[in-house]
Amino acid sequence: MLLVLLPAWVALCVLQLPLGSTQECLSHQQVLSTVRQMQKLLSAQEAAHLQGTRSLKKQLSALQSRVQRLASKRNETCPQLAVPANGRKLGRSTRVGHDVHFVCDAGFRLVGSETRTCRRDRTWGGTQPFCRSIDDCSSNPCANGGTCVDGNQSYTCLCPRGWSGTSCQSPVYTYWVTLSNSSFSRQPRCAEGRPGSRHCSCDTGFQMRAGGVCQDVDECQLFQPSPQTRLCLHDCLNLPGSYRCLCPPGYVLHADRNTCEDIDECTGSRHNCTHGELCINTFGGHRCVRPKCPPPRHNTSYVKTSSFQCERNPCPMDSRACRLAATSISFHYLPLQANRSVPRVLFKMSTTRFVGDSLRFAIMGGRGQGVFAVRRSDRQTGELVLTSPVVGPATLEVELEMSEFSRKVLLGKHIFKVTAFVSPYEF
Ligand SMILES: [Ca+2]
Ligand SMILES: [Ca+2]
Repeated sequence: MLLVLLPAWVALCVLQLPLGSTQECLSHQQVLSTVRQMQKLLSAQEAAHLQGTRSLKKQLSALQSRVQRLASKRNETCPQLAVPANGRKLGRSTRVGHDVHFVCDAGFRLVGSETRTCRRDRTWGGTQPFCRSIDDCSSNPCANGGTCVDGNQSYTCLCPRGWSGTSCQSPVYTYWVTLSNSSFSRQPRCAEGRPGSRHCSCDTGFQMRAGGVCQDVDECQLFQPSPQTRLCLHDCLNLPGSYRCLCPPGYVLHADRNTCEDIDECTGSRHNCTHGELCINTFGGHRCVRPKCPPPRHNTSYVKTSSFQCERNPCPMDSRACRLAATSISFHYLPLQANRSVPRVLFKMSTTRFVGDSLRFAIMGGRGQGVFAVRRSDRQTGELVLTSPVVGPATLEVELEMSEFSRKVLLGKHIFKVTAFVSPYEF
């Protein structure tokens, strides 16, 4: 630009010289000064121009870096989040700083974070939520003690006796209260679920009868009379919803709940025997006994050597009757159940001091000879056998004799006094 302007100005001066005076033309000094001023002006303009250019370049550079930063930001995203079952996810952006919201469908409630934010480290804040079915029983919808059963967006009330309806709100009026023995008839248990569906059932031991009443099953009447189906060994008591076996006095119900077990009154202090008496436990009771030796007779006397045994005192030298009398007497008490099957060995007799060559056994007397027999089981042993069933209650007495011989000469006799206490029952 300087080169263009300067020749024009110099030429103007040259053209003016031949037409006017030389004083009107600029001096050499003045031209130089003017040129210097022009140069300064141009330098200043050049500097301003350069500064503008530099500023423009700076702005362009800033713009470029900003555009680059924005472009890189687009890659800063968090991973996609799952949509919860029975719910929705609101907001699609997964970029850093953005939020995603969660809501659940009707009948469900959100468990976890309602809102999650994509953080600078490209992870989501909060926890992944899920939708849980709302407990339909949480509001305790069943009235009058009904039990609520939670369903899928519904509930069912199991109503107690006397109430019905979806919320057990309706009292049930039935005619069972008019029955004479109300304890043996009950109202059924009914569960009313969805409208129109009602299920009624009876408690155990009851059965549905006409009119929708639960009637007790009389197990005793049904099963007790027949020996094949008999429930109780002795007696049966019908109870509402069940039955119970009963035992006669002197027995307790066995752990199996249907047989009767004798009470042993003689162990412990459940007997009424006086001092000097012996307690004998029997089926269904007990007896108090006092074994007595026979009174002295014909020079023969006995002495008690134990609770159940008597021994003959030494005989006078000239007493044959004494020598023929039993040398010992023992007492035996046998508890017996009525109607026991026969033949049945009740008692065995033998001797520990056998010195002869043979033993004889015999029934000598007593009040039970018709049902007893004696037989030999081996050379030194005899048996008392029950030959007929005995109807109880009864007390049978039998006296057995065991004689020992040596070459047909009597060496000695032993008397067994046996008493059988027969119970009134077959147990
Ligand atoms: Ca019953
Ligand atoms: Ca007893």
